[in-house]
Amino acid sequence: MLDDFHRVAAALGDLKSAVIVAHERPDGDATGSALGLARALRGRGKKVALTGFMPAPRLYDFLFQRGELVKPAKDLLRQYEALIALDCGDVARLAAFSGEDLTALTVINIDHHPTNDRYGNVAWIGENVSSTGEMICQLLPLLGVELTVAIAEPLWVALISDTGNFSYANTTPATLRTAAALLAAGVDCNKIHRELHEKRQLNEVFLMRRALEKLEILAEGKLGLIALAQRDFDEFSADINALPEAVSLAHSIDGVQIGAYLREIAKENKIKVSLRGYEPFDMAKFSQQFGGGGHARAAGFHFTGIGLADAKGRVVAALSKWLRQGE
Ligand SMILES: [Mn+2]
Repeated sequence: MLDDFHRVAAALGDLKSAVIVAHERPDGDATGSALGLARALRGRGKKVALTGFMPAPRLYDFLFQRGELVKPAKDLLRQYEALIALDCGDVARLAAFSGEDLTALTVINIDHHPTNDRYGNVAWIGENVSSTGEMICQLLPLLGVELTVAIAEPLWVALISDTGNFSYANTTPATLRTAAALLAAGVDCNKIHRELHEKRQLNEVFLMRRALEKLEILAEGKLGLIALAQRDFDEFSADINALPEAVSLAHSIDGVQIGAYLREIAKENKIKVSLRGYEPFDMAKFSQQFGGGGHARAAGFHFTGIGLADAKGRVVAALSKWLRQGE
């Protein structure tokens, strides 16, 4: 009997056409793994539509060739035999296609979130793999794909995004061997570093200043929290996803065990909560009680229909209690 990894590889090898989708508000891993796999499968003669988000997130736009992304139209699915969901722990996070009838398609679920509920016809959940990008790299030899720089570049972005430039606890010897293979294929790591970290938009720097002003240290110094309202983003004409590093910032203070970043998304009537925590605090477990999920060290969830102050009160109460209990 084949294991999950080989079953997914066989399903990818067999298909002739597929729609590739990553989770909503795609980060570097979601974007990079989707683009890397799309290029790899196209190189094997398969018809592939990369969709779910459009346009590409500004930060990752440099990776894309014109026409590589298609609009997530509802009738798109009818033209393909499979749907490949990447880095997406929950079918409801497939933004454009959540709630769609997917029964006519072979759904292939490739993800590394331990809270993934194994939706789909074939699923491989690489719980201990740094990133979905690293999982895609493991699949490529089985698909007969040779690494080209065009495939390797987005996968490099996936790896460095989810490992914090190879600094988080999820970085393994296998991650670095994968990274070495990507470099050997011709990735210009300094060019990518400049694209991702040295092209800050001034309005986003001002938003970061606002985030620093809002930083609060609570629960006897163990909880760092930043809460931003929709009007903070509006004031600087910043995108709601402009400051993903706010949660690391809140977490980076000496003595802080858990970092929390709350942001109000007015148009969706949502408060999104992102969390980072050190051992023994399992942030995925914590998030699951609020309907979210993620990884032990980084996870999140959202509230619907309550205000920012209310959401903040609930998060502070629950986390403070948890921190007092020591777990
Ligand atoms: Mn990921």
